[in-house]
Amino acid sequence: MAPEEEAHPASENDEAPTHPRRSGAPERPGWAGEQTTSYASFSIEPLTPHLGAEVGDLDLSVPLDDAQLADLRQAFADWSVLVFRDQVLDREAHKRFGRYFGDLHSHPMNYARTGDADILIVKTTADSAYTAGDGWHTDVTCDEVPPLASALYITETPECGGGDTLYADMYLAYELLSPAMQHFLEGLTAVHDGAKPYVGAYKSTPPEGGYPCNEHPVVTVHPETGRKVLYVNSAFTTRIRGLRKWESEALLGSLYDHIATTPRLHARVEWRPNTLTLWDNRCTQHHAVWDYYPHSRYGERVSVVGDAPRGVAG
Ligand SMILES: O=C(O)CCC(=O)C(=O)O
Repeated sequence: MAPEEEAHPASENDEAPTHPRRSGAPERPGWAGEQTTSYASFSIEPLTPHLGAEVGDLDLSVPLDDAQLADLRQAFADWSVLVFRDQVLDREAHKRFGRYFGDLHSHPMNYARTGDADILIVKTTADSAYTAGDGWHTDVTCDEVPPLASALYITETPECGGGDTLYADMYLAYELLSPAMQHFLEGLTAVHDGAKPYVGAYKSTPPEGGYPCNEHPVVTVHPETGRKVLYVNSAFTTRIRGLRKWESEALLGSLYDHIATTPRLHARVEWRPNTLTLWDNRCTQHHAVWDYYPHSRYGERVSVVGDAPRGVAG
């Protein structure tokens, strides 16, 4: 071994590998050789080699049969973000789609709104003070049992274009960390506070008793795939338990930078009217891009309740 290699062992100082395909090494994070693209019930067109896919030849306005559902659940586990184009859905069809994955979730900010508690309106106009989700986040991680999935149906896109949504692969975000950092994070728990986005950013009035605030492991294990996930997000996570305030801020800031500035984590969904996108909140984050002011965009979301996030120790 050359002296300079001894001084800088690969496990300590190396950058994460940036060309997993070129190396062809399956043990490398993000190796792109194993993703399934073959399902009997529909076609799949990947958005990136590891995250996100468009599903073709599936009409969600009618109930799916068992074989279609089994394929849908498998594709969801494989790709984490699924995009369905040219769907004509009323609210009942939208909710039926959500219920394929579990019970419907009621958003904490819906308490102050009239209308259907299962539907979250995602609407931005020239008069909007903010657009929902304009920053990297996972949905409602302030809940003790956050939604496992969300399905957003966009029917109006900005006439100037734009209004895309970015997604980040949080399996890969974890896998690209050094083994030492992975190990350190696996023992930690973080606070996720609904007041941070809903009061701090959106200036809403909290319900009596305040918005939910709960703790979750910093590294979780996806209940279906068994893969480890980096589970902190800049919208809700306020601090890591057991660390000094400055240590927590420095560590969370670095992790948020890693998520936002590592392009190979990301997939981009370009919406067209009547597109439904389903995402897995247990292993992805997303960021709605507000680049279309003063134009408008409209959609409706249903979310599905999951299990409480589980850490590496179980
Ligand atoms: O509007 C979007 O594309 C996503 C909005 C969002 O962040 C959310 O529904 O959680």
